[in-house]
Amino acid sequence: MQIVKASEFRLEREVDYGTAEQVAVVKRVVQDVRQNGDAGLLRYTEQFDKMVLTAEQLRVSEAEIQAAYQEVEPAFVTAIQEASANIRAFHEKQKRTSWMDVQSDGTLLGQIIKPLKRVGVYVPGGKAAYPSSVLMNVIPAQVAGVKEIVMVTPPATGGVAGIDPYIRVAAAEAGVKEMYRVGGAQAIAALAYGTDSIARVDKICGPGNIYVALAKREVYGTVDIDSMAGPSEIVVLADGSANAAYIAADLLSQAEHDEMASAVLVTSCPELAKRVQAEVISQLASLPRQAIAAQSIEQHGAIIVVEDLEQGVDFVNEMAPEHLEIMTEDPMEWLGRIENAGAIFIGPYSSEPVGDYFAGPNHIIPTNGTARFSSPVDVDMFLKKSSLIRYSKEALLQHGEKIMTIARHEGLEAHARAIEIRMKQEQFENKSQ
Ligand code: HSO
Ligand code: ZN
Repeated sequence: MQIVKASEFRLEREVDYGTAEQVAVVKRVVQDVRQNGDAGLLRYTEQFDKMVLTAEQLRVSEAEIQAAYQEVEPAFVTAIQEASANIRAFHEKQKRTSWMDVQSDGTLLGQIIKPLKRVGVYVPGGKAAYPSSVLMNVIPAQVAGVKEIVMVTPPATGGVAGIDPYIRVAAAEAGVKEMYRVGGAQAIAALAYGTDSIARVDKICGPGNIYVALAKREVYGTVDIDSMAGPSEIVVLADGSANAAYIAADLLSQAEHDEMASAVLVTSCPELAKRVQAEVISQLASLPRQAIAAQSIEQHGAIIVVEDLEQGVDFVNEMAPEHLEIMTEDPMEWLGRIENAGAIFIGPYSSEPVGDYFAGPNHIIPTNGTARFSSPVDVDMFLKKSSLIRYSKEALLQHGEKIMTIARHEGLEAHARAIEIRMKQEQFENKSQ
């Protein structure tokens, strides 16, 4: 892990938009499922997942979901239950209420807040299937009041349902009742357009491979989608008071996610820089995912020495990291100066995995510098709003001229007359009284 000056460091951020061939495959699969429904869905499940299923077998039964509890350790269930409660409590704070404002002239303005009716959560198969991510997608939707939350996940051979039991337990704990063993672009198409077996949804969220990401982009507009997540990033801002072993451990905790993940230390203390550099090497040696973490650290990691913490904060704001840990003598003092960071971990005991798994805030956080303009997954993402407008007769008579002025300026005479017809009628009635 190189020690460099801030001026010498450039973070390479690569976004995978897929090859032309992958895009073409996804377009074909999506169109096919849109036109042929279950038949297309089952054909691609056989072709890509090597599973021959009937339409009746797509749904994972309640019994199959519940059977997972026999397949996992009780300590896992307890931990997931407590994490779920924390995540639920945190997201409860984000709830919004509808409002109406009635003014003295009878004008009523307001906003009605409603949950989306039906949401689809994609859960990838294989190693990248995190039970914690099931909680982070499903619980905010549930807190928002979404009644129908549908989970889809690719089938695999083995296990009672062909679906990882830890994923089934997390889904059950989060309250998922409707689950289908179907994945890839075909699952996204089914969620977007509906088939005989799977009713269409209003929004699709959750991570997936490049085919899933491209399919989500393909159906966007027909349904809403969540943002496209890039590789995980962490920046640690530290002064000489920080513990080098803690910092190294936290950097590696992100680096092990994948080779593209980036872990960066920004410090005002050259000695700490050296200590963290040595710690990373020694801790890396015993990590099971050493190969992934080492590649991430080498290619996308850095230790950046800054003149002082002020310069460090400027650097952080420029990077707009997904995760920021502040490990300085007085972290609260620096908090107010942070402009861009998806999640901020304060002080030596708030290691990022605390937030990844347990504390309550969402771990689906903007990556790739998009924390400049976007936010972690929250309840709002599962709500929609309707505006309310009720003008009284008095209000229309008072403001009608101004509305007509703007309408006529825009050359929209029918707009102006829709107002005028009412004003004339009212003025006529007023005169004849
Ligand atoms: N750090 C990841 C979330 C995660 N970590 C899931 C463990 N499991 C992206 O924010
Ligand atoms: Zn993580």
